[in-house]
Amino acid sequence: EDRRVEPRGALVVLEGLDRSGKSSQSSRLVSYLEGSGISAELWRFPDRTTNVGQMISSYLTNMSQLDDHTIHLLFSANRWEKRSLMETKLKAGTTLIVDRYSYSGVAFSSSKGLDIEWCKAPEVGLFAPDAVIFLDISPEKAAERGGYGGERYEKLEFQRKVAESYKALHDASWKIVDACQSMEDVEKQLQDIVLDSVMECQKGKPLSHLWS
Ligand code: NYM
Ligand code: MG
Repeated sequence: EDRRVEPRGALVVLEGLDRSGKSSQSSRLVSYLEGSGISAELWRFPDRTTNVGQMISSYLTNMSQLDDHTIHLLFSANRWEKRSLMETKLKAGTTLIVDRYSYSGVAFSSSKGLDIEWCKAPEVGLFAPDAVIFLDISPEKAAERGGYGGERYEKLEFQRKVAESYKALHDASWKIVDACQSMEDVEKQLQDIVLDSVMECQKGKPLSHLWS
């Protein structure tokens, strides 16, 4: 067995319902890490800048219709097309703060009635996050925050199903953070979680793969 210890960046994923504060908190985290002298980048899925990402964006904005299985596989393909760059960055020591990942893929698609195991299958072999942070908010509270952008899935009824799907999917390793606290309180908790993860990875914690 290879026991060499190579320092690397941490792969940290933020998950949660729409309007749970993932995007704001992700960018704050990256600023914080950079300010602490830790190399970090903000990533998000879907990554709408690629060709696959443009198909996803067109679907989400209701410019196109796709079969539920097809769009599921496109979301997964969008992660696969970024996998080798992800590996390069992590091994070069850059911590990646990722706004949504495979868990969104499974939670949203299974909320439409697709089989959960079928939904998980195309994610097998992607890198497993070192930390999954779930920004916990009730669907009702999230809806009150307003500014659902009018994209597909941004409806209270559907978000309720997504909340249930996340519950079915999460495990004891997830860090559940109450997203209804002040921005600053949420931010502090996230910083602690991420710093722990960064330290572990600097000490050479091996990269692992989904689903683990
Ligand atoms: N979404 C996101 C999925 O349905 N599957 C996925 O794999 C991912 C990554 O896309 N409502 C959904 C969740 C969101 C929507 O994401 C767009 P965002 O973070 O609002 O750009
Ligand atoms: Mg959204």
